[in-house]
This record gives sequence, C-alpha cells and structure tokens, in this order.
Amino acid sequence: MTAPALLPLSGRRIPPLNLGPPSFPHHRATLRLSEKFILLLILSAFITLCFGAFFFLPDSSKHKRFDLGLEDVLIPHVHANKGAKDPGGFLIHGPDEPRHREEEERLRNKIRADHEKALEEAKEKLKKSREEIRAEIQTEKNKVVQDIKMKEKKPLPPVPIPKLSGINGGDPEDNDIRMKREKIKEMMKHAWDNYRTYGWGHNELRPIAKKGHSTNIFGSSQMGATIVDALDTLYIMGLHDEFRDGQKWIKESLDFSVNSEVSVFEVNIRFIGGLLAAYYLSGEEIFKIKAVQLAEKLLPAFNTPTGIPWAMVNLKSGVGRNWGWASAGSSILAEFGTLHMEFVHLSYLTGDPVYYKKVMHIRKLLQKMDRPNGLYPNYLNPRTGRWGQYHTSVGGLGDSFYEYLLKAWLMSDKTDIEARNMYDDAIEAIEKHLIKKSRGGLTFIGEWKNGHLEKKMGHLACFAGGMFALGADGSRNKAGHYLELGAEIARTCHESYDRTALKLGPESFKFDGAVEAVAVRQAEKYYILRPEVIETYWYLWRFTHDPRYRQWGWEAALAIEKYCRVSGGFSGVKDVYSSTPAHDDVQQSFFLAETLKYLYLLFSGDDLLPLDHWVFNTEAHPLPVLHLANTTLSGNPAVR
Ligand code: DMJ
Repeated sequence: MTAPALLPLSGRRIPPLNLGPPSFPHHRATLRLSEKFILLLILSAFITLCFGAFFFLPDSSKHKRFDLGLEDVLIPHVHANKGAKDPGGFLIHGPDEPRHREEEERLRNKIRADHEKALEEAKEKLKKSREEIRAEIQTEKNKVVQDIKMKEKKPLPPVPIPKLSGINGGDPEDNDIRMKREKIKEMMKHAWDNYRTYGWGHNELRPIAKKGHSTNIFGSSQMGATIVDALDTLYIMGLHDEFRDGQKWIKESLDFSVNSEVSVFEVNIRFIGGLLAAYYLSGEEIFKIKAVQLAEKLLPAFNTPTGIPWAMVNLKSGVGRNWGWASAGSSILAEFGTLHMEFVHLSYLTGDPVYYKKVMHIRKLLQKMDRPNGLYPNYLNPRTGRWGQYHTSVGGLGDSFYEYLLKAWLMSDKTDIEARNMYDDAIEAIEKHLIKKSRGGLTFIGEWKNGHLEKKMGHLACFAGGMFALGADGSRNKAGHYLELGAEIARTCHESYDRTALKLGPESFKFDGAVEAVAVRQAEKYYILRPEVIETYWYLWRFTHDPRYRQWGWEAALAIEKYCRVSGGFSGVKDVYSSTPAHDDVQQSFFLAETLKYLYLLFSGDDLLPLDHWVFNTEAHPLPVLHLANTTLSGNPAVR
C-alpha cells in the first residue's frame, strides 16, 4: 500500500500515529516511511536545540558550579569525590578549589587560543592563490603518505662504515707549529665554553649581549645549530667532554617536529652534514638517526613541478616556498646544487634510494638546460624550470654548486665521471668569462650580470682557490695550471686581508681602476668570521707545503684573536678598515665548524683527515670517500 501523501498546506490532517495494536486492518501499527522521516526530523531538531542551548549557556563558573560530570573529562587528574555534592546539587568545594578554578581557566584559555589560531590560519589560507592552496594540499597528502611509510619503516639497515683513517693524530713535530695548534684549540674552547654558558640550545651566540641568537635560516625554533656544527671540530681537537655534552643535548633535546620554516640548504650543510660527520668520526648511532629524521623532514621541499626544491620548508607542515628576494620566484643554484654529498651518504646509510634520486634528478635537469656562454645562471624557477636573471658567480648564490660537482666525483672514489665532466665544463666557462687579471697583476673572479662582467669579488668566492687546487689532479691535462690558478686566488684573497687596518678581509672587494682588492661601499666592509680564505690556505698548504700558507693563516688567527675576541666569545666586526671597529655581536656557527677547524688542520700533520679518504662538505664537515670497490656500496642499489 502506498503511504498517503503528506499535504500539511492543504489542511488535510495527518493521520494520528497509532502505536498500539491495530484497531482497523487498514491502519497498521507500523509507522509509514514518511512518518518516520518527520519523527526523525523533529527528534534531531530537538537534539540540536538542546546541544546548542548547552553551548550558549552563560559561563556557569562565573555564577555557580554545576556538577555536570565534565571535570573528569576535561580535567582528567581531578578525582570525582574531591568535591562532594550537597543536597541542592552544588559542589561543596574542598581546599583544592582555587586550583580547580585555575585549571579550568587554563583550559578555557587554551581552547580560546586554539580557536583564534585556527581562525588566523583560515584567514591566511584565504589570502593564498588557488595554485598555492593546491600545492599545500598536495604537500599535506604527501606528508600523510610519508608518515604512513615512516611508521611501516624497518629500522635502519646495519651498513658497515667505510674503512676510516686519520680521525685522530696530526700532532706536529715542530714546537712552534704545535704551540700554534694549541692556541687554535684554546680559541675553540673559548668560543664553545661561552656558547655553553650563555647560548646553550640556541642556534648561535651573541657574545657581547651574552645571550642566544638566531637568524631566519634556522627558523623560529631553537635547534642548537652551534652544537651540531661544532661537534666534529671538538672531536678532532680531542675535546671529548665537550663533544659528549653536545651529544647528550642532541639525544635529549634536538627535535625536528617543530612548526618552523628553515633553509633547506643551510640545514643540509650544517645539520645533516654535521650529524653525518659526527657519526662517521665517533660511530655513535644517535647522530645517524637524527640525520635521517631531519632528512625526511626536508623531502617535502622537493614537491615542486620540476623537482627543483624550494629554498625553505616548514618542518612540520612540509610546505615550501622561495626567498622573496630571489629573481622571479626562483630557487638558488648554490642551494639546490649543494645537497649531493649529504644525500648520497643518506642513501648509503639507509639503503633508501630516495635521497640519491632527488639529487640525481636535479643533476639531469641541469644537464638538459641551455647555458648562456656555458655558464650556469644562479636563479632557476622551480615551477617553470626556466632560468631567472642571468647572473653567474663563483661567490654567493653559485659557489658551492661547483664545489659539489668536484666533490661528488672525489667522494665516489673518482667513479662519478659525469660529475667530473660537468665540473670541468663549468670551470672552463668560468675561466673564459669571469676570471681576469687586474692591472696590478692580481687574478680575480668577477661576476657575470646580464652580459656584463662586474669586477667585484666576494669573500665567499675565495674558497675557489682551494677548489681549483683540489680539482687539479684529474683535470683535462691541466693539473699544473689549476694548482697555479688556486695559488693566484689565494694570493689575491690574502691581499684583500693585507690591505685593511685589521688584516681581516672585507665581505667583497673591487678591481676598478686604481682600486684593487679593496671594498669601496661601506656595506661591504664587514667581516663575519668567515672561513673561505683560510680554507684556501689549508688546501694550498696540503698540496704544496709552501710555508707562506701557514704564515698567512697565522696572521689571520692573530687578527681574529685581537679584534674579534671578546669576553663572551668571538664577534664579527663591522668595518675592517677602521682600527677601532664596532662588533656585530654574532658568533656564527660556521666559525666553530669551519674557520677554527681549517686553522687547526693548517697547523696539523697531513695524517689528520687525509684528503684521499675524506671529502669536506661546504661547511667543512668531513665525509668519508665511498670506495665503491671496497665496500658493500657496490652491492647497494641505492647508489648505482
Ligand atoms: C658557510 O655556511 C658555508 O661555507 C657556505 O657554503 C657558504 N658560506 C658560509 C660561511 O661563510
């Protein structure tokens, strides 16, 4: 029988519901479908009303407390019989009452704050373009997949550490050199002890204000950048108590599950590089585990249309983006091109090819691209895969990309011929278009900007002296030439130090008419404890044993001691041409990772970290050569 149509508007009465036994055979006790629906509607409206009324009631805590039995749900630690019920249904409050109130207030504030945060986030989302929102959703999805994968993941496979040599030693025979090495170690103690006292856990130290310091490259959270960056230097200097102190902090406090947006490049070279080096030197598993945990957090940065990673990634959400200042939303060559060494080691240690594939994808993409004059521009758009502004430099924005091509080859026990060829091609183009001699006979590396050579060399570009020397062996029959070129760059950079009041080099210097190796603009006159010039002295020392490099290194060490040392550590200076310089009040983490390490190695024997067994990443963290033939790596599909 079909149910009668419900026509309330027609005035026709809806037959009463008969829930009792049937009185007429045609009025059965069962409810018709439409009647059930109405009933359900009324019921649900009633429930909604009650529910809503409950939430819209005025805040009862301000008037009286009803025992709604919610405390145990909201405040699990409040025991039910702590407040007995009086006959009127009110709670008779015990001595704990103020504590309860506080607790409730705290919870209410938390709920309010969470709501506000959610509102803010929603507002932020609405400001974003469709494309950005879509990318975020994709990232979220990938994150979920990744999390599932992580949960399913087996523990890291036991990979034999390649045969390591030269992790200790290097004691100089000469007394004078030994004394100099001891002095460098003392400087390291001073930098570390003050960071330990005033900045522990913070990323860096402000040695004058005597408190922690951080910059946006490390994000908003305290990740102890100085601890991670300094570990291997402490280890090779034999500062084992300090090393263990750092290890303890990393084990107990280093947390990557933070809502913080970090630089992929900086975190890779300082944290992953630092942790991997500490692992190889000490054999302590915790460093490997932390390196892998962090690397997993960086992977979402590669979720771009081209696979060229974003410059920054949020460690919690996995959302990436580029620096606002970079040409046309581009990623930076020196950033996405400086991941190879660490990522190959990660694949080696985990047996997971994902890291290796990411960096090889970048390489393949770069190989396919046109290069104006054979030069790699510094900017590449990760959405379109097109170059941004045609700006090429061996200093900032380009530098370590070239370094990692050479070091990929060295680290592979010279089997990665593709990387070597890319390096040789790039260096030939650089020599042709960017390297010039000044009127006064100084060799310098300029910068190419839209078809024009700017005769300016950055302090950062001074690392190239060491790179040319390191790459001399294995070059296209020009070993002598590249060693000589490295020596010439070392001389130019030494001149940039020598022509200042403090004997410390400026951030960048010009070659223009009468001006040679001198900074012209005030904004270029600072020295922030950078290592590149000393790094080049050390490589040149290793390859030539010419005493001038130790002498130049010692000059720099004395200048740092005299002008940068303060009671709370070491600080950069704002003007190297002023004999009474102002301090910038920052002790950079790379001062402990690189500057002091290269100085220490300069005054050590060559048996400490020999270059045929170790390759230094761009933050001076030594990683072992993966001798393919001698390790299980040859059977490891991750790196074949
Ligand atoms: C370091 O963090 C690394 O050497 C990087 O490659 C660029 N420069 C800084 C120190 O100057």
